[in-house]
Formats: sequence, structure tokens, C-alpha cells
Amino acid sequence: MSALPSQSLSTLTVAIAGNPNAGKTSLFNALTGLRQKIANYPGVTVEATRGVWYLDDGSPVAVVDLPGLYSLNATSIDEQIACDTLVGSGERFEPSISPDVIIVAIDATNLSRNLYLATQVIELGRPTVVALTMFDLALRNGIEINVPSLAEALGVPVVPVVARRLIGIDALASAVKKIAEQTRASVSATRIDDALTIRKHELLDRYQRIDTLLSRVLTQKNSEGLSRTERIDAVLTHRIFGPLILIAVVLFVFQMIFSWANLPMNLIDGGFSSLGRFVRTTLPPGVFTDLLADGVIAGVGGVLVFLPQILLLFLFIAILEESGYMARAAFLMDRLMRSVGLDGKAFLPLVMSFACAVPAVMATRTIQSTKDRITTIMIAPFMSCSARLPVYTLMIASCFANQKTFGFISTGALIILTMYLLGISTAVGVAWLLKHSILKAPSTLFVMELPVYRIPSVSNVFHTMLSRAGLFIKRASTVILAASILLWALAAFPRSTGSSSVTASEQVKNSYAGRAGRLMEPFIAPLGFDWRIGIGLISSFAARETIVSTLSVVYNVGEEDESQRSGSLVRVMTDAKRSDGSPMWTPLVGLSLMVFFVLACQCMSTLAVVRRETNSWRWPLFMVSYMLVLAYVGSLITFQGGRLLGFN
Ligand SMILES: Nc1nc2c(ncn2[C@@H]2O[C@H](COP(=O)(O)OP(=O)(O)OP(=O)(O)O)[C@@H](O)[C@H]2O)c(=O)[nH]1
Ligand SMILES: [Mg+2]
Repeated sequence: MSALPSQSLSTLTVAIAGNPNAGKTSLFNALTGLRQKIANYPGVTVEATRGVWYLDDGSPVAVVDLPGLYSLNATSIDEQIACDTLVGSGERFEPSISPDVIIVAIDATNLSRNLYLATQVIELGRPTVVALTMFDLALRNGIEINVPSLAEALGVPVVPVVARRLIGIDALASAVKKIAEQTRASVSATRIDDALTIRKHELLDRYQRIDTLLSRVLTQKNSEGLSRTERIDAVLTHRIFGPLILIAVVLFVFQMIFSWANLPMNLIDGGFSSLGRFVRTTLPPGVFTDLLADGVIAGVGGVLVFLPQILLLFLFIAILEESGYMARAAFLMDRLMRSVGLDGKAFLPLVMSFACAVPAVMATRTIQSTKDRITTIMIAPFMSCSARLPVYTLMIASCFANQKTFGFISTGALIILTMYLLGISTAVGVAWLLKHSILKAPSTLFVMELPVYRIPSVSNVFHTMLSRAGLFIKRASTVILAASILLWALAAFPRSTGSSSVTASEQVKNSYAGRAGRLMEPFIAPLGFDWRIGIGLISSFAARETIVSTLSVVYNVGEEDESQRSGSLVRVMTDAKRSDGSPMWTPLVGLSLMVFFVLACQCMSTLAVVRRETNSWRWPLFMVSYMLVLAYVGSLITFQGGRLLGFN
């Protein structure tokens, strides 16, 4: 994000306020050139975000994007952040911002509801400009708005904008500049006195006033766009078809992630293998070459192989979010989750958690009841996030290679769906337990707002996908790189003496890492895991996908056959044997490990954000411990149960 210029007399501060999902962040991105998250459901932005808007003459304006709110009677944390900025009261949550001009974003397709907040903000008497967002949609839906008379009635400038196509931005700039100059010239703003603004001593109901106003400025020719949404929803949120379609969509997404990612993944895998061999053949043999080939290239490469899958996952998530279907998915889950007594607003954060639990934990700021909010935070990590995908994929490739169910659906896609469902159902169970014990609270009634369906904007989808991929690569080149180097050192030292008689695998076994893994082995053997997996489990508590790089390093360093070193991880794992000679990576071991990864909270970033959002160490500690117990028990039941049923 670009840095704010230091606050001077000439630097204006503009805050963008408005109803949830009114298009504030889209406008903010259009003004500042930043890429903050946009999605088609309410409650996406939960903190004040700053950026710089350069006007035509080059002068900078500080812009603040605020969370959405329905009225100035704020109830949840995200609304309070927005409200505090508008009303100018204190700094309860963030450093206080005092805007010179407020831009109220009003969704042109939903004037009556949006005007409720807009009139309240205008009444505050601060310099205000109304941005009439989604003007393209209004035109397409036959909604005609008499903009000059709306401006006259409100007593403030009204500028139609289409943020996606940068339409109306110049007009908005001149309106903001003009009103800021006027305010500077005359200290007290009197411009709202003669307007149709609703004032406290008018005793008419606000809604009545808005209705009167609308009858003067609004003509609705047809409501085709809105009824289209209703027609689609009749199918997609149907009691029976809705859930079936949801499952089909999810299955389709996984199927695509697997089949489309296959080729590029093989290419990347092959690339890193060749690179490893190249390093081995060109550099003189020695510790440095080993570090580079077995540590850095094997470790980082082992994780980067999954980039195509991560890209596809985020592509699909972005399309589902932007079209409005994600809100329907949340609506369908709502029925299920309401039965455990959770707030209706808990579902969107949980859906977000399928991408990553960190923004999901922040998104719980939209939940009013503190107890419901904490319950939601406690169960958010059960939703299978993107970091689990490499782990699942590796297990499926090594333990269930190329199996098909019903001829066309890959067993892999079905198993992954099962893992997602396991996470969801565990979350439901835990939420019920928490809500009926330590976090008991009456459930609040909440009606979820379903946005209209939209054709996803290609550039939004693309940028969401790329920024996510950027984060993944950043993790691979920082956390994973550091972990790989550390792990390589722990696996390669201390050097076993008499090196000619000591095999490579014995070297790893007697290394620091090997000793730690073997120390763990008695505890994890009942889950089907050996000491190598033990090392992976320890490192995965930093970040889940670290287990992939760890296994890659451990197997590479321990590879007996020099010519096979730096080979593909899946191949080495498929060949790996237990000490009794039986195959290590059986389907049952794969399942057991996946179950462990569904249930355990192996993510430092999540724990850090939970600590920040709950303001205590109590909740993150509780979270990591109870999830670890569940993971252990879940894995134990999977492995021992499977063996009792005759699997191996
Ligand atoms: N057609 C059209 N769609 C838009 C326009 N502006 C925003 N959208 C879409 O409206 C949806 C909501 O946009 P956001 O910018 O995330 O809305 P927001 O007000 O920041 O929402 P919250 O942060 O949840 O309060 C997204 O799907 C956008 O792509 C526009 O001018 N035209
Ligand atoms: Mg927003």
C-alpha cells in the first residue's frame, strides 16, 4: 500500500461510507489504484483501510475505506469502526480518523434502503458528497433516477459512478474539491438548512420522508434484473435442490482443480527435479551442494509444485464470491448452523475460512454477540483452508494413485470432499457444545441479505487470484525456505561417523531431526505414523504446508541411491518402506494423516490473529489444545478402526 503523505493543510482526508455491499471498496480501489478485497456479499471490509487518491492536478487526497453499516446505531465492531469515524468519537478500535469530506456510497439499485444511512450521515452536518454506485446496473434494470432533484432534496452533490469502469470519477473529484473549498471559505455550513433533509425536530418518520423523496426522483420502468435474481434463487436456494447443487458445485470445483492442475504441476515438479540434478552434477560434492539440492530446492520446490492448484482454487473462490453464489452457499449452511444456535452472520466468515482462517477470524467482527463471535472464531480453522490442499493432494497422489470411482469422478476429488465435510461437521458439533456450555448465549434473530447475482468482473477475479498466488509464493520463499534450510541442517547433522559404512537413511535417523522424530514415534505410532512423519508434524505447527517441504527434505537426504536423489517426492513416498519392509504410505495412513490435518490447528498466523481479535492468550491456547486432542483422537479412530475393518 502506498504511504500516506504527511497531514498538511493542503491534504484532504476523505472517508467512504455506506451500506454493506454498496460498492465502497470498488470505488476506493478505483480512486487509489489499490486492490482491496471486493466480493458480492455484505461484510467484506471490516477495518478502515487507507490509500492515496491523486487528483488531476496531482494533489494527493487521503482516502479511507470504511466497513459497511446500515445506520448510525452501530451494534457490531465493524459498524462501530465506521460509525466512530463518521461521528468523530474517540479511537476505540483504530487510530481516529477525522475526514474533511465524507463520500456516501449509495447503491442506485437499492435507493430506499441506502438513503436511510445517507440521510443520517448528511444530518451530521459535515461536508458530504453522495456517490451513486452501480449506476450501470440501475440503467440496465430500467431504474431512472432524477439526479439533480435527488441532489436538491438531499442538499448535497450527487454523482453517479461506475467504479468498475472508472466512470464518474472526475465528476466525483471536482465535487469533493468544490465542497472542501466551500467549507474552508465559510466555517459554518448552512447548505443543509433549506434542504429536504430529515432533521431531529421534524417529527415525521424517516422512512416516510424517504418514500416521499423517492416518489419525486425515482421511476422504475421494469424490474427484470431483480426478478432474474429471484428466479435463479428459486432453484439455487430450493430446500432440496439447493444443497444438492451446492455439493455438485463443490465436487466440480475439486474435479477441475485436480484435472487442470495436473499438467502444470508435473512440469514444475520436473523442473525442480532437473534443477536439483543440475546442481548435483555441476557443483563439487559437499555440504553446500547438499544444502542447495536437498534443502532449498527439494523443500521450496516441493511446496511450489502446488501453485497451479492454489491458483485454480482461488480462481473458483473468486468467481463464486463475485457472482453472489457464495452468499447463497452461506444461506444454505445457515439452516444447518442455526440449529446449533449460532448467529446468522457467522456463516460468511466460515465460508471465507475455506480460503484462509486469518481474514475469516477478522470477518467475525460483523457478529454482534461476543460469545457468538468467539464460538465462530473457535470453529473457523476446521474449514479446510488452502494450506491443506497441498497436504491432501500429496496424500492422494502417494496413497491413492490414479483411482477412479464410478469411472469418471476421481477418488481424490471424493476423498477431498469428504475431508471438507468432516471439517464442517466437526465445526457444527463443537459449536453446539460451546454454545451449550462455556459460551452460552441466547441466539439472535438475523435475516441474511442476499445480494443480486452479478457477472464477475474479469479483472477483479484475476487480481484476487494473483494476489493470493503472490502470498503463497511469498510464504514459500520465506517461512518454507527458512524451515527447509533449518530442517536440512537438523537432518544432515550431526554427521554419523565412519561415513562409508553408514547409509544415508541411517544418517537421517541419527540426526537431530531423526532423534526428535523417534522420540515422538511411540505417541504417533498408534495413528499409523513413523518418525519421519513425526518430524513433519512438528514443523507443520508453524504452517501446515511445511510438512510437504519437510518430507521432501527428509526423504531426499535419506535417499540411498545417489542417482535417484532430487527426484519427485511422490515417487520417493510411493517406494518408501517401513522397517519391516511393508509399504509406508498405505491408503489408511494417508487418510489418518489427512484427518489429523483437518482437525489440528497448525497455523501460527491464525493463532496470532485470534490473540489480537480476542485480546488474550486464553482463546488461542484453548483453540490449539482442544483441536490437537480432536486431531489425535480422530486419527486414532481412523487408523485403528480401519485396521479392525481389515484395511491396512
Ligand atoms: N455492475 C457493477 N457492479 C459493481 C460496481 N461497484 C461494485 N460492484 C460490485 O458490487 C459488489 C460489492 O462491491 P464492494 O466494493 O465489495 O462493496 P463494499 O461496499 O465495499 O462492501 P462491504 O465491504 O461488504 O461493505 C461486488 O461484487 C462488486 O464487483 C459497479 O459500479 N457496477
Ligand atoms: Mg468493502
